[in-house]
Amino acid sequence: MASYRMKTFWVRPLRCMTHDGDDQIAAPDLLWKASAMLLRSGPMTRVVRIRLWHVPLTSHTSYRMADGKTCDTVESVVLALDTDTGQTGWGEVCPIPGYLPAYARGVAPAVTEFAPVLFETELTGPEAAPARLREHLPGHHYAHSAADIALWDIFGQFAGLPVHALLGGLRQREFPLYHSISCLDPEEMASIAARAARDGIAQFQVKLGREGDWELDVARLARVRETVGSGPLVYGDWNCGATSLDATRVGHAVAHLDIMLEQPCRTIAECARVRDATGLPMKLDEAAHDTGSLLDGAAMGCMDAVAIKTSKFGGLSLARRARDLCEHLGVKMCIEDTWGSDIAMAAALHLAASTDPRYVMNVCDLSSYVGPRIAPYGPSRNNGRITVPEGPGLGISPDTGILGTPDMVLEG
Ligand code: 0XW
Ligand code: MG
Repeated sequence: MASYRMKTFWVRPLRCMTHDGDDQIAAPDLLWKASAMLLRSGPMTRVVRIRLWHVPLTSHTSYRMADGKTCDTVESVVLALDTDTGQTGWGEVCPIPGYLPAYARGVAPAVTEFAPVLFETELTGPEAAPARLREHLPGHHYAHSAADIALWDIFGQFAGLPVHALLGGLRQREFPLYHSISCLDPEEMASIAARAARDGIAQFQVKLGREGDWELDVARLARVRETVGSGPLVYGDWNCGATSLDATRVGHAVAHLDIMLEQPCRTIAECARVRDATGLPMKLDEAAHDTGSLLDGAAMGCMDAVAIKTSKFGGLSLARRARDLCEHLGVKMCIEDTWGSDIAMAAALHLAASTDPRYVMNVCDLSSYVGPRIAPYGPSRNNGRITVPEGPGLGISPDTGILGTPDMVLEG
């Protein structure tokens, strides 16, 4: 069989100037051209090697949530997919223990299970290979997420385009960040909020419910609101840890303070009960994880905002569909991942960059909460905002010195 080098078909992104002098990539035409060339060209490239690392990420300050959930040191799983044409695609998933049906040590077995299918799959486009893997191993969204992100990275490199160009095209480069405040005493939380506000942050997620004391949660919200003043977005996140009764009492007590509530209870129906009773806007997170749950949240009228966490959906391929649905439903999105470092964060930033700016509520600079950084020169917080990386694929360079020797290597 004739040997085929994908490199022959690399295309350079065209750049054009907009009226304000900002250069933008003319994406769609080139993407179609790149795809057409790939499809016409006979034998395709394949993944020939999978490398996987378990990387402990330690929070700079204690991070506490309801029901005893913490993120002091959490293991992130980094995946590198090497192709027979010399590309390396990077993926990452970092499940928080007890947070979602996902755990770090579940990734390697799931990857081992779908690896033979990945090795035999011709890479014909960014969504086809992940779809094959999902058919072979249904569910296990978090494990698929890491591989899916790495495949998008590979395709960006093939096309010579940033991943945001493949996800629909650049809509904005820079986004507002929120700052997530650990569930501590109200005074400590207020001083964390004050520090973040001095760094330019204007959106504050206040963790609630650690002790199941609803009056303490009222004090947390009131002190943070008082500290940041009127204007900034302040929302209280129970991470499913409240009853609808307690969340409703809190909601009534802070109703005069311009507060949004986030995922007070486990189910969408309970969250809807709280929204109906309090009239306060509601963000869904844990309970909104696929098309059906997004439609339920919208139908029950309790999804003013939603967290589009890449790994809840199974990676960029399905998070992109969720994003499209939320644009259609008119729902504001927090585009991020559960936890992690630079790779997970870069993937989410590319999705945010290609989303209608009206519906991007905020993004999260995951790698600022933990150390070490996996790509130390990746994007960082700057005056409460962050910018999507440029360059082909995810546009970041993970530091293999920090990663060390892989914990698992599979060869096709
Ligand atoms: C997943 N978290 C605990 C970490 C992110 O920063 C946000 C937060 C959440 O539950 O929304
Ligand atoms: Mg949340």
